Amino acid sequence: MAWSTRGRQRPKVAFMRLGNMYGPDATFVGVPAADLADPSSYAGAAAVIIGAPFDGGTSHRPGCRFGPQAIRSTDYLPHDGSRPHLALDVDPLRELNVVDVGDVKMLPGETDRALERLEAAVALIARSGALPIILGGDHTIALPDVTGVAHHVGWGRVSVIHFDAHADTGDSQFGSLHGHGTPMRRLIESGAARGDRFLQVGLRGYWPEPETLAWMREQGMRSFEMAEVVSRGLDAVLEEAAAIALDDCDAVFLSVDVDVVDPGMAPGTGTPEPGGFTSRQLLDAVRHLAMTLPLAGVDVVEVSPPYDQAEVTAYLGNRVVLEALSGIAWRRRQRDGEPVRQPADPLLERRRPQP
Ligand SMILES: [Mn+2]
Repeated sequence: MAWSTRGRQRPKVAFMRLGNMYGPDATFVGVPAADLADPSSYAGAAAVIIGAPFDGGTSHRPGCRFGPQAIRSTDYLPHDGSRPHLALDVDPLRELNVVDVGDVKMLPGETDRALERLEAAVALIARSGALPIILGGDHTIALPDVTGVAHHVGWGRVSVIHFDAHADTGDSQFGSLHGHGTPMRRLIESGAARGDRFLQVGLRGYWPEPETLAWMREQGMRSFEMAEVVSRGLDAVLEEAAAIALDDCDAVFLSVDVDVVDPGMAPGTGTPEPGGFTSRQLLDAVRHLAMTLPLAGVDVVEVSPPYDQAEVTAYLGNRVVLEALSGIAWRRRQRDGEPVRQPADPLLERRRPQP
């Protein structure tokens, strides 16, 4: 994996705006389109949406190459690039000048090149000062996503908070280093992210096997299995995760696998594991972390439309993005000394005056 090791020259930025590889050229709920090859097109953006239509790393049911376009376009509201958040009284898409650069070219059968291109794209966005929001795609993409951000923030200076039913720390997958079961191990091996600043929430089921759990423990990972989440409560778990994430790190990458949510509320995914979060819990958690932590990047992965029912999972992915962006916009307002609402405030009180 020479491409992800420190010190090697970064891959050339060999991509262009392709639109959406697997669907119409729509942007995330109608935000302006931008072009990665033209920095002026995203110069004023605090967050940039990028599609990663890759499912070549899926171990079971494929289809999440169609995830980016489903997350972008699944909504019953006008696709007008505006989403005023009821609880936080922010309009994140407008306040953060969010733009969408379309999909990275990630051709089936070209895994290494696909991941190189994505890493280069994410690094470019991070260096511009904007926060990359990556729409997956299967979880293989967390490797280039976090690596790309680490090129900018600093090697080993980005902690990772990872919502998932699965640890994704396998040593290999079907003999390959790359796949959606291995990215977290590759990240820790390369040093892009520290094992002892790697927080996993929502794990459950029957994988990984004892050898992999032993490796995770050696790295100092902190993984919260669902039984611990249920017994201690999600708030307590998030508080502990946040404290570790902020200890001697400069920023946090938030990686959200929709299969952390129970398949009853997120059926459209490739490796469903019963017994997960409610969608309400995931949205609250993402919003809370975005409000309270210095995020440097977010990915939302494993939305697989062919297995979805009534777009339930696509809606969830869309809302995860909006909750993250809303929390980020709220945090910036607070940082700038502006009055902010708390989520528990009565809806019609303390709202900002209309211009
Ligand atoms: Mn995963």
